[in-house]
Amino acid sequence: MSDDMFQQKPTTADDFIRFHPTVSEGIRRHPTVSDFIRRCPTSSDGIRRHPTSSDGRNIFRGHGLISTEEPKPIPILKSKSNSTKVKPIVDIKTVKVRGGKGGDGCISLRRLPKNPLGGPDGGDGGNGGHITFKATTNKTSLEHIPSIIEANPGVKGSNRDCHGANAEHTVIEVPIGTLFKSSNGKILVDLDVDGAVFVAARGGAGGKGNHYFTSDVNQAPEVAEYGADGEEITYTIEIRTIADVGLIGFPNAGKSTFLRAITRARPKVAPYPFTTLQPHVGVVKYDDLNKVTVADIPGLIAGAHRNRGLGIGFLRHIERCLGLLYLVDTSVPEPWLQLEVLRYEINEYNPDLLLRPSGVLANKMDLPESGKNYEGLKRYVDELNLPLFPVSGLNNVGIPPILRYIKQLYDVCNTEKVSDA
Ligand SMILES: Nc1nc2c(ncn2[C@@H]2O[C@H](COP(=O)(O)OP(=O)(O)OP(=O)(O)O)[C@@H](O)[C@H]2O)c(=O)[nH]1
Ligand SMILES: [Mg+2]
Repeated sequence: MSDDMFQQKPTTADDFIRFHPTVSEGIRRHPTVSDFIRRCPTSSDGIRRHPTSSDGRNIFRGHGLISTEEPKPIPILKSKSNSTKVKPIVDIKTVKVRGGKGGDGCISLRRLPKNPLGGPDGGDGGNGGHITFKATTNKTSLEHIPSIIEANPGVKGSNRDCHGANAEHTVIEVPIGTLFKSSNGKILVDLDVDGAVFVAARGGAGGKGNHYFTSDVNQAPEVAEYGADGEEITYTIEIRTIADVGLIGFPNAGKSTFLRAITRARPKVAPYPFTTLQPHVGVVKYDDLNKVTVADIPGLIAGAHRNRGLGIGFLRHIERCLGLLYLVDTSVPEPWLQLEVLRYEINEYNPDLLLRPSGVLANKMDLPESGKNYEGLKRYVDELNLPLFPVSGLNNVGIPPILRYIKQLYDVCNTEKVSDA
């Protein structure tokens, strides 16, 4: 069998017989093991092997093959993405949940050759599945949740007293900190602990088969129950970010830059307002193994409670924070007015938030204009009796005192929690 045989294309039937070693007398058939051995130089026994190099080493270094060479790093062929596209987070959603229908009971009367009046033998239907939501760290948004969720129905009963199987429950994972509200806005459940489960809609019970209805007066009942419908409820599901400390400030004040400076979180930073459209949470780790989470939320502006800018709806993300850090751009004239507006808008949303332990960060202190504005801001902040920290998030200046303050705040709040419990 020469190499030319495989290279030239057959034209006549005769050529084809010559070209294809497995064809004889013009009948095409699949190659046999002996054909394979003839064609594959490394196979002598019909077992296919990877080729080997001349010194006997396997020339493949892929998964599962033994190599005597040192492992080398796999070169990165795909360049890192430069995309700045931000996928909006789905943090509020309305869903209709429906429990599974129960299986119907069966009507059956046993009739066997030797037992023609065997009596009723219709089995019960299985129960419909529930719909449950489970808090988990694996999820960060509600994107994966469809707007209508239906659980599995129970299996119908059948003759010979066979009961239908109960349906499997449907478990949907949600982020920790998910709230379930009724259609009138009342908070029903708060899944704020990892692994917490909420049964949102119960499945219907399976119907009884006619066997169940046998009585002294009716030995052959021809009645059975239908399986019950599952519950059908509409909920508004909402995520409230769980962070220990919330950063609040005007757009462009430098909140995201500051979060990048103190944590490994990477929110987008840009010199225009409303760069941040969704909360970002970063973690500050301390050497006593405590981890404090800090949330950067979108910027607030005057009139936000009247839905100016992005409104104040996203303030729900700081409702669970132990403390707040007001971040002020000190380079703009009269920076204390920012603080006044921020506190006013928070008061409009929920006055209780103003009572949380708070500090003020005078940001952009590296700019020359900030020096003269700082004194006025200090006087205003002293009147409010709040701690003030001059910082530059961009240049990482003034960070350690704030990290110490965040830790103090965390410790104090946690101690209070423990003593309350
Ligand atoms: N000079 C100086 N510039 C800063 C500092 N912090 C932030 N900036 C700049 O201010 C601009 C806005 O910063 P961001 O961190 O995006 O501001 P933000 O508060 O997150 O803004 P929004 O997301 O729109 O609310 C960027 O151009 C930053 O480089 C700072 O300490 N000094
Ligand atoms: Mg931002």
